Amino acid sequence: MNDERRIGRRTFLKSAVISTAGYASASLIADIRQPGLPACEQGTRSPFEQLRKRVGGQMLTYASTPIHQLHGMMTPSDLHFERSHSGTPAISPDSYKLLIHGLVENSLTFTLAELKRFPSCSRITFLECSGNCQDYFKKGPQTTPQELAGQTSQSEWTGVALPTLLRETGLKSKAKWLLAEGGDAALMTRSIPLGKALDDAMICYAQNGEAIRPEQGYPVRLLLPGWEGSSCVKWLRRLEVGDKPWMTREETAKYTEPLLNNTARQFSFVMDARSVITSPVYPAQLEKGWHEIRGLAWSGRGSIKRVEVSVDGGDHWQPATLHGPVLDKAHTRFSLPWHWQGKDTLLLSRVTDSTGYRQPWVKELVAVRGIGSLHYHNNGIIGWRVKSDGCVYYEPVVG
Ligand SMILES: Nc1nc2c(c(=O)[nH]1)N[C@H]1C(S)=C(S)[C@@H](COP(=O)(O)O)O[C@H]1N2
Ligand SMILES: [Mo]
Repeated sequence: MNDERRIGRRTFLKSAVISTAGYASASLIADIRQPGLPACEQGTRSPFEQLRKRVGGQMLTYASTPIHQLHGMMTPSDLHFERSHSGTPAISPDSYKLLIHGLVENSLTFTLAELKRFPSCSRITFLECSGNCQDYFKKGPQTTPQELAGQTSQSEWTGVALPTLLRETGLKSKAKWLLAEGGDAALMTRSIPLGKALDDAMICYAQNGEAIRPEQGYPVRLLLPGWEGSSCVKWLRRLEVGDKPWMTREETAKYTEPLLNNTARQFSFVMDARSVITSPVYPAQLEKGWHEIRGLAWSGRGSIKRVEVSVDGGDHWQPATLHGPVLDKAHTRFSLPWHWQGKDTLLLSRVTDSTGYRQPWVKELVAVRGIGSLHYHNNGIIGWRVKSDGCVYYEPVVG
């Protein structure tokens, strides 16, 4: 950074502080004394903050998090994205039961009250649909991050560690896989390798401090940190232990990506590292001067080591600041101050996770995994075009 820029940035930060302080003492106090201000309903978001998770044209069984309208790393529960194959069932907590059977020593059922008596654990982690960003080349310039990449959200999940329950049932020596079944009309099922179940799987009954929302699986869901959303079965009612995968409808018809050499990638559970700039993005219109580039980065394989931002279409990359806590398998906020001088340019971000893996260009991704990777598990670099009039648009970038 040259001297002129450094001074400019310091002045920018200083002037921001002074002007906010001035605002508080001069106008804010006067404002709250005004009679006739609209009253807010208790426990609701300010009526001035209109946030929606269902975006134009989305089917009833889809909703996306407005990631470009949020701050920090957590997702308010009512704005958690949603993907359900057949709607949201209303399951009474009193009649709820979880059955664990198959290659176990003792088949057991657990009521919700019984699950809550076990030692509890909590974890902040993201949950992302493997179809997030599947319309990478189909979306036009007037696309928000919510519409492109809003099938990811982050909550603090609370429940009981699955190994705790499996100690109660015991496992037969042939046990290798689990079948998780949901109690929705779709009876969605997924096969889960036992290794993951014994590693960090959770049976969750709470989200961000309260009972799980109906759309997220009330009263109980399976959570496999860092793995694709579809493996985190909601309204969980049955876990069957077996010795091989079940090859369910989800596993044969969906969640499988064709590769280049006439083979397919199946059981591609882990969500690879991705980052997305959430500001400035469409539909922002910028003025010349200082802006903070902000975004989210996450990896299903570990924590975020580095995020780099390019303000010139990839010719140069600068390290962004990571906002702590930087957690394992969790959305991590990043930011970088940027002085826009009024020229047409392309903003990009790329993340490197704690395994050393770097988010690829879409071109690199397709070269390794074929065009099927554009549909599921497309974690390619995402670009935002800033036009010289200050309007910002989504732009697919090949690399
Ligand atoms: N029972 C059941 N579980 C399910 C689904 C479903 O349709 N039924 N959808 C899956 C898919 S594809 C995803 S991406 C995640 C979405 O979780 P969310 O709706 O809580 O965001 O739930 C998964 N678990
Ligand atoms: Mo999904």
